[in-house]
Amino acid sequence: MLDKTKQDWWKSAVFYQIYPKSFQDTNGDGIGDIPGIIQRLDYLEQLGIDGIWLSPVYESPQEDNGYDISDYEAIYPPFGTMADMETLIREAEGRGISIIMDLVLNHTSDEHRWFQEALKSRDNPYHNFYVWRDGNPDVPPNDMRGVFGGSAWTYVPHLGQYYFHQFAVKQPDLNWDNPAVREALYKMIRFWADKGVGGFRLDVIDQIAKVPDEKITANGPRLHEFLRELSEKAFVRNGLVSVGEAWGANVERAKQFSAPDGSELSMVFQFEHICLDQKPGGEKWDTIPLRLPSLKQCFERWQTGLHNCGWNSLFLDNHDLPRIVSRWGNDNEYRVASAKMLAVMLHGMQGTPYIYQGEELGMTNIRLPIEKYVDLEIRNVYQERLARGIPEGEILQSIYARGRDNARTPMQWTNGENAGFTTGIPWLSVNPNYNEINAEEALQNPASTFYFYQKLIALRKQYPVFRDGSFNLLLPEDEKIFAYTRDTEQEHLLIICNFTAGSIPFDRPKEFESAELLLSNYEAESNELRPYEAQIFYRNEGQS
Ligand code: TEU
Ligand code: CA
Repeated sequence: MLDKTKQDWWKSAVFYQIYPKSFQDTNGDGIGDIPGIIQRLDYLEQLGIDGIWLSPVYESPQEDNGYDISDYEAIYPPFGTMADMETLIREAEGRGISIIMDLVLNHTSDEHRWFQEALKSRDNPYHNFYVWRDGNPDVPPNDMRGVFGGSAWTYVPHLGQYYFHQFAVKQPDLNWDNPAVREALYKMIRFWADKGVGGFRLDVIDQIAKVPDEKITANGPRLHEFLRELSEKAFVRNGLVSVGEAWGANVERAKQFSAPDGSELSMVFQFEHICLDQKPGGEKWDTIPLRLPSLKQCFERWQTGLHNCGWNSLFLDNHDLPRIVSRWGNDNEYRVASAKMLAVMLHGMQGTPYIYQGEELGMTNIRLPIEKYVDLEIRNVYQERLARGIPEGEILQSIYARGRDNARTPMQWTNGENAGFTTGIPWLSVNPNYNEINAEEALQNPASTFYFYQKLIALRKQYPVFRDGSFNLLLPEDEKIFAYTRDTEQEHLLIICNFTAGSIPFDRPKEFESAELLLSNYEAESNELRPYEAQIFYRNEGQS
């Protein structure tokens, strides 16, 4: 167990993301719930993780699966009660697992009491909690678009005003320029701190300081001022870890967000690597093949850029992204090998790794008929693209490749009915491959991806070089192999990953010729790299 009294314990930690709606249902309503998470804590303890990033469980109309909060201090009843939540925090704690709650501070649901008050009149005390502009029904303040499609402005006739929403119509943006908004949010954060949570993942935190009149969403002029205040008033004081989701972060900005003095956030989620297989300037649906050299150079820039002056999160999967084994691996013949290879590539680096539920089983993407998708983004994009004259087949292909429901299908626990997720009708289709891919099978198979992740997590705890070592990229232009070393004065790691389904000759650098093989996804050694082979070699200067 990690010593969590250490101020930066999270630098040695591995986190696991739970999307509660899809994790484990216990009462047959087809929706995962908090008692289901409690029931699976032993599984998570066995995996070896130190914390859970829990996607939103607050009261919500679920327009965007809880990223539209209508009461920050209540639990969405189908997920359970506040007492269940308290039990979860306590039970997790007893297993050395901290609960990191997902916090949406950029917007609320339109059903939140604050917005309901704001709607009443222009001089209601809550009106200024949101972002309003005068106007007439036909002319929105400008042509900004919401992330999920449509205008970013919605007109309220009885007020003669538009409100601003970067996301869905039902997700009005909070007005951070209003100090009363900020104080109300800090007060709410202290409510959760008092319940014993370990920290927060902050949804789209780089977008809170928006300036719609100048079409600024991310990185607004007051962003760092707001973050420093938030940190001081809510996080540092309560010893909480904070993880900021920041699509607009580059290395320079991330250094500031995650400065070691803790003045802003503990670490960032940044997405540069995740956008490399997207047409430059295009939308996420406009995909291009990933070029391995650009992936390597991107990671190199982040690894060297933040070394000793910031802290990154390491992730390939989350609830907004397609499954990585289907995306950059091979979800057929080499599913297991490539899932393990991608894990090695990521977990060998500096930062705090995040595993998204099911990633440890090598869960894959899904293809559904359009009417079976639930995600509002998929539904909107399908309609919008059809209207733009894009052929339906093409739209569906891009949804198969990038749709968020790929990651949201229920967790596959067993090969029984509905993968052991529910005894009822699951809210979103279960991936039909659960017969083959499920936790029960994985736990019985010593060669499973589950045990491979377990080993990776254990290695990070055993060898300080995983946390501290510098990063040195080898073969930057090679199109097939991703190899790098990690170095401290004492310890050295060599990470080698074959990104192809072919065999490739590879000679280890001289210094590693007699190094110890810590982990590999193949059994016997060979003098070439086999399909999706991955290896971690270790050498300690003090030993030889
Ligand atoms: O996502 C922020 C965001 O802008 C993207 O992840 C976006 O949802 C996706 O790229 C659309 O293509 C966060 C949450 O992770 C996401 O689930 C929420 O829907 C969103 O904020 C709004 O709260
Ligand atoms: Ca349930």
